[in-house]
Amino acid sequence: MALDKNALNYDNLDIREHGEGVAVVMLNRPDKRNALDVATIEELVKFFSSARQIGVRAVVLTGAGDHFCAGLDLVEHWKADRSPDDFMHVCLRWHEAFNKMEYGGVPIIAALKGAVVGGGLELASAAHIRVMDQSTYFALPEGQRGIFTGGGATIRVSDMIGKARMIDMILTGRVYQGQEAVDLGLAQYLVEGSSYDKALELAEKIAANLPLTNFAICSAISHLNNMSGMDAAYAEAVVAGVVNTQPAARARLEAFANKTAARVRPNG
Ligand code: 1HE
Repeated sequence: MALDKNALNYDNLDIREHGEGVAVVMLNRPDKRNALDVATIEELVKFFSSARQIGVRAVVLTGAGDHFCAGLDLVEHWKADRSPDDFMHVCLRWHEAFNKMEYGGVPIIAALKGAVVGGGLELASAAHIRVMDQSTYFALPEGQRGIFTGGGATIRVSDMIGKARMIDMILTGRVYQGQEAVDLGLAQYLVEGSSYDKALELAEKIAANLPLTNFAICSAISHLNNMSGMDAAYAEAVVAGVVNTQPAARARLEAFANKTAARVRPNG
């Protein structure tokens, strides 16, 4: 991975290389509970636009301090006293960043802790895997703040937990945490210890997959889900035609045929 000086030149993100192909991207405004201001969103656009090209094979996305992310920078928003036109364009940049994440083909594992609220939940929902710890809690406080979601919650959060639960969360400010959050689909892993350690373990494992396979998993599945069933089946066949015949897969298939590859076992 070529995380050169330019790649590291971020103010609100702390980006580090961890081992072979894993980048750790940390929201780095702990004093503001990692609230998402315009500058942070632009840095997310910048990093996730070039992650694949600079050789990143998996990302751990985390936040500095005790909270993953407190959502939209409400103070910046209040001070800017934005016009509808201005805020629409703010939201379009959020979508640019989060679509780059979800559709970019580089696996992103979010290591969650503390508040994952509002736009913080929208950010987390653009990752491919979410790991939470015992301190993590999810909420959509927009209803109480007199605003609405603008970073994709109506798409991704309702996709994860269903429209009715999302409406309840935003109407009432309901907070989910612990096993209930996993059962609902807000996260896939709940750990006793550090969500960061678990996310890193997953990222290292995932980075060992073939990049084209990971690209299909972390791009094609989202695109296919946006299509009609007939079109998705057709497009899935096309993607599989490319991915399942890639030369790099030959050695893995041969190892299975020769009985040297690991078998699929429970607890293995
Ligand atoms: C912030 C923000 C923020 C903290 N924007 N500055 N999001 C929310 O409604 C959540 C708002 N935040 C909170 O409820 C709490 O801050 C937390 C539960 C996350 C953390 O509490 P705590 O006691 O640790 O911190 P604090 O004392 O509330 O805040 C510490 C500092 O962070 C303080 O700044 P300071 O300069 O006075 O020290 C806070 O102002 C600052 N801070 N959260 C700006 N969100 C595209 S639309 C998306 C719509 C949404 O995301 S709505 C959800 C907004």
